[in-house]
Amino acid sequence: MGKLDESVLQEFLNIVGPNHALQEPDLTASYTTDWTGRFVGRSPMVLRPADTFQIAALVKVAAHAGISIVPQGGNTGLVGGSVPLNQEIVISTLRLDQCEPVDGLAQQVTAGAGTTLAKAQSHASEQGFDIGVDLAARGSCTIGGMIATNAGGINVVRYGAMRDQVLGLEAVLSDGSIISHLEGLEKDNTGYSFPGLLAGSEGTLGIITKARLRLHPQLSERCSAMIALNTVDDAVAATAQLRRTLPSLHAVEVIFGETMHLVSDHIKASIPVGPEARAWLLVEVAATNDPTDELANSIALLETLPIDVAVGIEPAARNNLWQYREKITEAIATRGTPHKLDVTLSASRLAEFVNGVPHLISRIDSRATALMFGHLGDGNVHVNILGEQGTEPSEEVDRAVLHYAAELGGSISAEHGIGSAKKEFLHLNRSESELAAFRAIKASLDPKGILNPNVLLPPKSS
Ligand code: FAD
Ligand code: 2HG
Ligand code: ZN
Repeated sequence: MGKLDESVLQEFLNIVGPNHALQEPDLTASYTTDWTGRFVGRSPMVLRPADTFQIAALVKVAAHAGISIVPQGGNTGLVGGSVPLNQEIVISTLRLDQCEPVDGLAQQVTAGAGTTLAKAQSHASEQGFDIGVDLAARGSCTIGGMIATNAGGINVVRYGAMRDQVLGLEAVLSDGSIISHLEGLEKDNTGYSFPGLLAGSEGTLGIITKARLRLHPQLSERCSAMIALNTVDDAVAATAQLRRTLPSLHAVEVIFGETMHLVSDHIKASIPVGPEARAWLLVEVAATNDPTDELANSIALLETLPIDVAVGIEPAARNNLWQYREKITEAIATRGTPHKLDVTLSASRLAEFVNGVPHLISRIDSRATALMFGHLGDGNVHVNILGEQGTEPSEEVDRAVLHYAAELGGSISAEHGIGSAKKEFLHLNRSESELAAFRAIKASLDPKGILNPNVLLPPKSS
């Protein structure tokens, strides 16, 4: 990293103004500690630019001085990629939070990168539209951060992940130049796709400043069901059948044994159905016409698979069921600092993985606990591991679980990204040739290596 002397800091401050160049530790703390509290860094300056031009100016100064940058949105990322672990400056996008009017003809909107998902949702809904990705951090996570991590969330079964929502981008590259392609043309084969490249790039290739997003007609008729099941195999089988028989399927989430008991304790509400079950599916259907009968018929086709089912039709009843899924991350945080693993398995290997993980972990650390849940419709299992009395478990446990997922043909990162936490495991899913191509892309777009240098790409030797 280059020399961060007073004159460079002054240049940064001159660009954003003194109120938006933070240096006091109590002002920078929320930008230097991640959501989980596991990753704590330090930064000589947190910068809060007002627009794309200020970001371009900041990046030019940083590039000239060789100063590393961590781009940051809502700081809800879970893999240690959004905080300055090596004294980088932080460029926060939170002030870039303006949305342009919804384009109803194209069914698209252009949003500033710092717009929270909740704000984008409410803006779209005023014109009868929805954003295709939804997740529990909606009040804080930003459109830019969601693109940079290719966020998944609860509606991937219906609309795909964040990459599938992005029709165009504006971004600042590592030399301070601005690329902008926001026309939102559905067909546009004019060379490389920046949305495709920047989605999932975790701040290593450019700072996203605006995005042109695909919108989906709002589906106001909804029904939710919680289905209690005896085994993980039954949960996988039921999910496959629901996906086959339910055209209005909007979400299929899963909560496994201990996690359900933890969240039920946390929200101080008893488990709605089958308290002795091993897995609970949370299913949502959404359509323009009432999809309740369609859901009821599909559940009937599951015959003897479910132990019991609870259905929620009115918003209050649906929210009551959803809180058991949405409050899990918060519930786990009250118990300590977990290691968060986030894997995808094929449907045929998922039960083997979920049943195998507790044994695998107890062989390494008999006092560690694995809490599992996730997006079963996508084969995505979240494994949160807590050490004894909420302490962090050993890195060995992470290693064993990620190796196990890869041995079963799965991915070591389904939706949260690689960040700094998983980069030593990237080789489990990516060949040497793929990593070499990644490095070549990084070197050509960021030759000085100033954009989030501590994430995603492992050092050459590992
Ligand atoms: P940040 O945390 O600020 O940053 C994340 C990464 O993106 C960092 O590498 C950062 O450098 C980079 N970045 C941020 N903004 C930009 C930008 N404008 N340009 C370039 N790079 C940028 N994730 C899911 O996928 N699915 C879920 O269901 C889900 N649920 C969650 C629930 C809770 C309660 C919490 C706390 C987190 C959850 N997450 C989930 C993780 C997190 O919300 C997502 O990864 C989200 O996309 C991060 O957005 P952010 O704005 O907070 O990004
Ligand atoms: C979710 O699906 C998020 O709730 C967070 O991706 C997962 O806390 C986690 O591990
Ligand atoms: Zn998730």
